[in-house]
Amino acid sequence: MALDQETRAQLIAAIRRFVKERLMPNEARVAQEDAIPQEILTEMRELGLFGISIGEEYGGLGLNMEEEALLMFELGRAAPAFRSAFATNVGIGSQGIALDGTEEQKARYLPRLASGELIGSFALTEPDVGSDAASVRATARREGDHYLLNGTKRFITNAPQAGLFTVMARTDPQRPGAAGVSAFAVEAGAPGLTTGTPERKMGQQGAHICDVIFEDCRVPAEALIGGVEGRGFKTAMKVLDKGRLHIAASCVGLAERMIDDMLAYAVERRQFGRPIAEFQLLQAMFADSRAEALAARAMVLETSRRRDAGEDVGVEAACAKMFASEMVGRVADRNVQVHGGAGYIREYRAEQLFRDARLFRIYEGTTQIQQVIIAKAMVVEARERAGLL
Ligand code: COS
Repeated sequence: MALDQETRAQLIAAIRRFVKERLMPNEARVAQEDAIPQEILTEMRELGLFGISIGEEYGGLGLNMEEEALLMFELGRAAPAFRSAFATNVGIGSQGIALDGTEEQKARYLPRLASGELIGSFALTEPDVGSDAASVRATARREGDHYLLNGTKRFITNAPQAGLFTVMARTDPQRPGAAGVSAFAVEAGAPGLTTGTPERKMGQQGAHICDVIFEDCRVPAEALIGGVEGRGFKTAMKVLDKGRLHIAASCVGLAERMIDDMLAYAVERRQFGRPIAEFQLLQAMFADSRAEALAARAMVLETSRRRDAGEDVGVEAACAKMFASEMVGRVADRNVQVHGGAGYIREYRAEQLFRDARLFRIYEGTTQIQQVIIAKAMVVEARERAGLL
């Protein structure tokens, strides 16, 4: 259900203040310490950020996609590690259960995910399975009223902190592709589940990823999401369709912030006797960035509204994710360029945000995977129009 205009405006204003007063001043500290301070995590919980997308009946804010995008335009302005702290609970770590879980699974997990008491994590990627998500090798073998999970998941965001994993594993070894995959809600304490050492990453310090290892990990049969085998791949794809809009919105926020940063620097910095903002070669970078960020914002809002209206927007979400993540990469690069030598120096944020932004083109489906999704649908539509299907 959509919020009334006044509540929506108040919420956005509160988030804007939080980003400006609490998140942005702590960016350097978070990058340095590779951790988000506890007091900020507490404030995020109090603001309801962990439950943005979870229904009010489960204690969340129950925002629709358009509202979630509007919030992410604001939250995306801060260094992306902050987003990562709550975003798995908003997206990939909760939506498998929210979209396809049984009533019992929803009642058991969604309230604690919404409050941030429980951190949710999405375990699809494996050492040998990344873009080809239907080839999941991890297995889940039914034994009486339990499943035994075996396999390794890789680069799993928030796994070191997670209390709950949505795990994609193959329940039917006879079926090699998507149809043999099922999704499970696995609690962190399950016997046989361990997590690896957090990886050292290019950017986004403060957000953590590591392996999740299953060795004869015993989970009750009720952990099967939706209670039906063979639906895990589709669950994962639906989760990612929504996740890609969320990522695109975050890219818009970060791009808009970096545009502000580059202008703030350019109106102060003087060369050849005047502010560098007056030079047309730099102005071209400002204008291109502004137009591209606006285009991405419009794509996200249009697609979010259509999703809220019940349309299947898988292709449009892929378009938005592809365009917005590539766009934020270009803006991050221009931001460094406008800052000149200072753009390469850690003390200025341009360098950090450049590294942070690089991930957007990779996770929740690379740009190349978005291209595959978009073009595949276009060919099917063309065949239909030509009467070839
Ligand atoms: N929503 C619902 N169902 C979907 C779907 C979607 N978005 N996309 C595919 N499916 C269904 C298909 O309809 C098909 O169902 P049927 O067998 O009943 O017809 C089934 O899932 C298999 O689909 P498809 O044949 O298209 O699967 P592919 O193996 O060709 O894979 C891509 C498709 C490449 C799109 C998929 O593997 C993918 O998204 N990979 C990237 C994964 C990713 O983002 N990883 C990042 C790490 S997770 S943070």
